[in-house]
Amino acid sequence: MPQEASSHSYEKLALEQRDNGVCIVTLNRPSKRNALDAATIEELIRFFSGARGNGVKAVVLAGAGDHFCAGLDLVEHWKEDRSPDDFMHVCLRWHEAFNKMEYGGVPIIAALQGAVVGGGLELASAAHVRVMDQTTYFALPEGQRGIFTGGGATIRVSDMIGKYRMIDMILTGRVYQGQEAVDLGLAQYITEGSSFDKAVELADKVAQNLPLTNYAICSAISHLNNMSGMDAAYAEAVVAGVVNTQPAARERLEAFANKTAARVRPNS
Ligand code: 1HE
Repeated sequence: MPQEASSHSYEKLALEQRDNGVCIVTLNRPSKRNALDAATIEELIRFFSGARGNGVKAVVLAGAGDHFCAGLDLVEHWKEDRSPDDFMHVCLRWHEAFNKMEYGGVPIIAALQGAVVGGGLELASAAHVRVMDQTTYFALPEGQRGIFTGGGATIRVSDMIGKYRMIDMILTGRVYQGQEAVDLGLAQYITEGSSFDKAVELADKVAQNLPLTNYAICSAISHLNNMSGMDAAYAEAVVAGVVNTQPAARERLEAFANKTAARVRPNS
């Protein structure tokens, strides 16, 4: 593993770089339910800033212990008695981390268990694929805590489930779990067993795609969604021009033409 990605230089995250390019990134404060303190956010920024350059092909984002993430470190926030200016800058660092994730071009599969709440849901929503299990539950407790979201829930959670469902969650503290959460779009997969095992299976699969193709999927789609329809169509053509003519794709196209590539079949 290159120096920058070396797990020794991280205290809040545990990193495991696997031979196939998949990196397991684990929030590692289980005694605090992986609450996001400022130091954890800085480590997320550092890791995701360097991931592509360090050859990471896909990430499984997990939380140690029974809960994925309890959101903002409320105790740190309370102890520091932050000013509006301070907290605005805290939020800007969260956005830096989560934008690096969503727009960074490296596929991120979140393995969710237990609480995925407040900022924990904001973190999960910056991943590209979310896998939940039978213990996973989603909530935005900010309304009850006397605070507001600051890590992008108004954008990404609204995007996933619609503005009014997001408003209901934060206003009333409503909790979603089980198949209903998948049906609403909070996760794409629900497992009977471990969400982690399924997330690794998916990461192993997507790590076999060409990196430039994954870059387009995990960066361009989000950028294109921020544009007007006309501009998005133009930019999509430019991206496809680059990606669909990459030399590495020729081998795969040739295999299709020669009938040696797998065909797309319905699930059996
Ligand atoms: C924490 C945090 C935290 C736990 N900040 N320390 N998020 C919330 O409102 C969720 C707050 N947490 C909870 O509701 C519960 O802790 C859980 C449901 C996640 C887990 O319950 P449980 O019974 O397993 O654990 P616990 O006994 O509540 O907590 C264990 C320890 O973790 C305890 O510390 P200890 O030193 O007393 O052992 C807790 O204080 C600590 N802990 N959650 C700090 N969040 C950019 S704006 C984003 C806005 C938000 O994210 S608001 C949502 C905040």
